Amino acid sequence: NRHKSFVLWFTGLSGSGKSTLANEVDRQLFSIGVRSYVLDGDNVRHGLNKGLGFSIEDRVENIRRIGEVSRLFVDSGQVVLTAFISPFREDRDRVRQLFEPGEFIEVFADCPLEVCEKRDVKGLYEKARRGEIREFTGIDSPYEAPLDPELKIDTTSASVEECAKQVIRYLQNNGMI
Ligand code: GGZ
Repeated sequence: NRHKSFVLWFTGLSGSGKSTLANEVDRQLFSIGVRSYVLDGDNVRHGLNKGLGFSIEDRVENIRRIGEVSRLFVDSGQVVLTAFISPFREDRDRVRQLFEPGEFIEVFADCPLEVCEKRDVKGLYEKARRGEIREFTGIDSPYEAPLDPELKIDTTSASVEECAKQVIRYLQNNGMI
């Protein structure tokens, strides 16, 4: 099964479904014979980026390193999926510039703050509202939505399978897989 190497760069608020979506796309890719790898908070923030917090400077450095690692994956011929808030447009655009045209696919997990906050899967929004967590994205730290992402997926109501299918369809339509 021949395919291109590329990065699917998921961006969105905490609770927007980036990580769930990235993992479902990973699963669907596997089922059609495309091997891919998901980078997310679990395998990056606890390892390579241990020691980085959530100040603006630390987030910038977090995203810079993830961009460089993604570049290495793509250099080695792989498909990589990243699931980080990556709140700043400038940082995402800087990562984009590490890649050839077409290799960097920005996927906006579009979900209103109200919905993410209502879901509050980990109770972090409530803590942020109470002031127990500072600099929380969407509450007291900014999120800059992509202006022109390759893909904008409304994760508010569609099932994760359906959202993932939209991503797969994009990849097929663009000759990536
Ligand atoms: C945002 C935070 C914060 C603050 C801890 N702000 O829903 P989660 O828990 O699993 O995903 C969030 C994750 C965000 O890490 P990223 O590496 O994706 O962020 S960034 O791209 O901005 O560097 C959340 C948890 O970490 N978390 N504190 N203050 N999210």
